[in-house]
Amino acid sequence: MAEEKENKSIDQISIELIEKAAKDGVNTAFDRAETMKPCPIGSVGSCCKHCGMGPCRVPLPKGKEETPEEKQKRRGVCGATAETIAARNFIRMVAGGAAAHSDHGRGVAELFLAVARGKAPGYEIRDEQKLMQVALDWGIEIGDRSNQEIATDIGEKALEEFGKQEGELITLRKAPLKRQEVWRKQGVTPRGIDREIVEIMHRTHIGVDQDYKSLLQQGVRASIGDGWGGSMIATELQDILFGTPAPVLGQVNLGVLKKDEVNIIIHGHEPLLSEMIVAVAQEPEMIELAKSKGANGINLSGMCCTANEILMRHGVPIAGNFLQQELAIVTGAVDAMVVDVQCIMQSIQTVAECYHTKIITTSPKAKIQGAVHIEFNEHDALKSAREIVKTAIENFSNRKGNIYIPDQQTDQIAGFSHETINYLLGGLFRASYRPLNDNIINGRIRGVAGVVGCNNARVKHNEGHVTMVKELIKNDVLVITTGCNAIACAEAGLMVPEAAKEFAGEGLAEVCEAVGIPPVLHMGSCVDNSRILIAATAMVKDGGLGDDISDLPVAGAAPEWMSEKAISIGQYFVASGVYTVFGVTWPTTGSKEVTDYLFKDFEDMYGGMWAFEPDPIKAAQLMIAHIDKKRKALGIDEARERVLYDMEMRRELE
Ligand code: BF8
Repeated sequence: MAEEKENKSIDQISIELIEKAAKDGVNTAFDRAETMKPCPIGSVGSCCKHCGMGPCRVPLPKGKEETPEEKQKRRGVCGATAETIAARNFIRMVAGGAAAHSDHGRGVAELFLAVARGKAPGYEIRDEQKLMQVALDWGIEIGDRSNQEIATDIGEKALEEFGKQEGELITLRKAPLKRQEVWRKQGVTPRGIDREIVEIMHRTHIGVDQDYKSLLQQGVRASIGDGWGGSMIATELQDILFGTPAPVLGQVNLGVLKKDEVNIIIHGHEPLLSEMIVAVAQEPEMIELAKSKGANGINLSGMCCTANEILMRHGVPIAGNFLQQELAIVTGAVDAMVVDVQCIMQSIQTVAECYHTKIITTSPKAKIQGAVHIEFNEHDALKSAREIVKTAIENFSNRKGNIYIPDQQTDQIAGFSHETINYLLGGLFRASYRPLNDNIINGRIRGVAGVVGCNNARVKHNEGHVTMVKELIKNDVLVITTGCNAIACAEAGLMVPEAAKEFAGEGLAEVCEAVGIPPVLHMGSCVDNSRILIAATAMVKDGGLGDDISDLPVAGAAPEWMSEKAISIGQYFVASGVYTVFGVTWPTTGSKEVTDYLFKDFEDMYGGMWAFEPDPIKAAQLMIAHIDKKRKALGIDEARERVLYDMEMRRELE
């Protein structure tokens, strides 16, 4: 029995709480993953349920070679082939993911405009420099106009991008010129963020697009609208409103909860609300109120991507990643879990009912039966935030006494925005990626890997993430990370500068030590994967590593992915020229043609392609092999020191 629990996570704290859940008779995702097995037909993309004649299932015949005639007959009632069905399912995943990220971006843009117009008290423009940068990028006049005027134009322009019908997204200009040309050549330049998502829903309706290649290209188009559009808008505007992240020390894991304080966990994705809760929880009246209820104060922590947002900007500790949300409640010490949108398990309410925790939903888009709903109103944000914090405080005295908080937390340094990396490497006056490029060219750093994405209850919690990242840094690959991978790495102690010495290869360790950075850099939440795109572009622009992202010795991965958002992210990494490996499961293996198109043909079309490898060590090796392939193509496969020639050496040369 004990062994069974050990198999569920590599994180000792999580194992202890899985055990407590069992003792308390609480059912969690770890249990449900045992009893609910994935459908073998749906999981490979061979089930179509897009109309009332189905669901139609077209699995590959088992154990025997199929004749062409048999394959001809293996179709849905409408005649859809296994290829069409797999491609439809795949791009509907892209649509779901792109919609989630982009709708988040829209929410930020709406708030941004309200702030610019003076209609959102409590918020302000915190990063003037970034405001100017975005204005320059988007061709918005600066002159002697006020911040408010400039911000109004930016907000309006941002909102237009969602509903635009023609032309190209303005944010695509951030990409290397060669990449923009690739997209134009392939006909996948997104016209408007929403339009490409809607078009996926249209094309995948019964009887519309029946060519898997054409379907997959539309998936590419919508995904670019996510990474280089909706997500990028979210990140840029959040930075202006809440500040561009800079290095900050924080703690991580369930040990950040405090027995004697009111524990509020903020879970979800949009920092609009969490920023206000962070502010309100520090108000003297609130702290007084908490004390009057017998608590020693208010302790905030984050869960999932909201955690990354408030850690990056305020150093608020992280309670855990996706698979730890129920476990947090199992401690018995969470007085309120405040949620907005995305990655929130419906079961948290059921788990909460076994303890005293109040689940507070705040978004009109995401309600849970049985939870308290306190709708967040951005026009009166402080009021909503105060009501939420008060509800948590009032609940402190309802604790049931069955409390267990593991006595352990880990330090981490976060806050590596593109701007910070630029500054750290080049200094304030010569901010640049030059030292990174130089160290890649001289071979101290072999390449860069973006490792991101979720937890998946089908595999051991955090194992894929941590094993892969350790293998990469051991081989001198600098890792940049976001989302639940970032939290997994932090929990494993990989995000402190000392980790370089312990886990990184000699070359990478040397660079980390010289610059004072960890070997794994936390770049934020999942919408902040747009920061990875910007970082890759900065590497291209700095020179010496080719003239497009597809030339760089880089790779991407999501070893424990599960969400549609992860598929959209992977697809825009690939469309940006990055070799991208996913673990756990692959949703198109029901069609060899579709899988080959994504895994092989895309390389010729985009310079980047998908791969699937569930073993994290093997996956890391694939990434390293790709990095080496790119190094060879650049002619930097043999480590070289940059030599400064003096006069005598020059004469000798002549
Ligand atoms: O948006 S990594 S489990 S929390 S989907 Fe969700 Fe996946 Fe975590 Fe962040 Ni991203």
